[in-house]
Amino acid sequence: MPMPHRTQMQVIKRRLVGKEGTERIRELRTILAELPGYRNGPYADIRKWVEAQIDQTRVRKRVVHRDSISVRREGAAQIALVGPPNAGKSSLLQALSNVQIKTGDYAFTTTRPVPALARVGGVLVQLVEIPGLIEGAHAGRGGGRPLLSVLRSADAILFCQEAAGSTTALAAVMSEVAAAGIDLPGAVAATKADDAESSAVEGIRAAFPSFEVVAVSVLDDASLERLGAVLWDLTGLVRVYLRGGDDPVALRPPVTVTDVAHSIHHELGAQCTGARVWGPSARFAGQRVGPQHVLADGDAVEIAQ
Ligand SMILES: Nc1nc2c(ncn2[C@@H]2O[C@H](COP(=O)(O)OP(=O)(O)OP(=O)(O)O)[C@@H](O)[C@H]2O)c(=O)[nH]1
Ligand SMILES: [Mg+2]
Repeated sequence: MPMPHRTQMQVIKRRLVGKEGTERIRELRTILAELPGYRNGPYADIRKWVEAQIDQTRVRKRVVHRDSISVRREGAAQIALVGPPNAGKSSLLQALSNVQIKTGDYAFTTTRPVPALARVGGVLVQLVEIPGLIEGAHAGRGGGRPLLSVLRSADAILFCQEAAGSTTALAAVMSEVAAAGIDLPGAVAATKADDAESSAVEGIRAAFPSFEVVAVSVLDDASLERLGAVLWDLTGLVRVYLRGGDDPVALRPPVTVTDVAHSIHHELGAQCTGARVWGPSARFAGQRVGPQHVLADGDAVEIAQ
């Protein structure tokens, strides 16, 4: 015998108190399954109410989710482009990858993190533009918190600063990042270098002595290549080439022969008895090594099984 429908409604509401998102939807589904299956009358109304609640909760969940901003990771590593508004972050992202994004001669052209895959050191790496962080970001100013949370999960940071501009704004951004407790490998790109005296770049070096500073202009391919090399170093990854193959595997060190075999196929990882190695970690070309041999960036291997 089902309980009176008014009591039932109260019980349901009580069960939902404090529940949001997935948890609320799960509870609503359970409730729905427990309800008597009347097609008409007060119980049918309750059923309709519960179904409407599921829909509404789903919508709320999506909105909340959008507010907290997340970037799906892709590629061998994730490097965030961070800097004051108008520093040229979007332009760099565009020059290094194939994305078409809005750039503009004004602040806050970019309002959400923009990810793009770029070939860095021959490996696909995800670059993410973090839109203009401003002073007070770590305390939530300018929607800073969700942006910093995206930054927190990155592997490294490329700080962007207009070569000809004042370094105060970037220094402020750096202290926001530090205040948020984020401490990642980083480098500084002195952007729009075509528009600055070379002495300006020296000024940036002096202002940020603990960072490597690379002068870059989207109009100068050689500078973009130098930036690519700096970005590769920031990933901290080790590239190992397979003899006769094209693309290297990129792994986080220490990388053993077994790790490489495993990254190709877990069975190969299990059967691997060693390898022949060419490159920096080999004492001579084609050296025979065991499965636990530690490889270096740029090594080429022939796995033995
Ligand atoms: N001369 C020159 N101008 C550049 C270069 N890179 C970017 N710019 C210009 O600088 C302005 C700002 O560039 P964006 O790439 O939008 O800068 P941003 O850091 O993404 O800016 P927000 O998203 O607004 O924070 C644009 O007018 C670009 O055309 C460069 O290498 N040389
Ligand atoms: Mg931008």
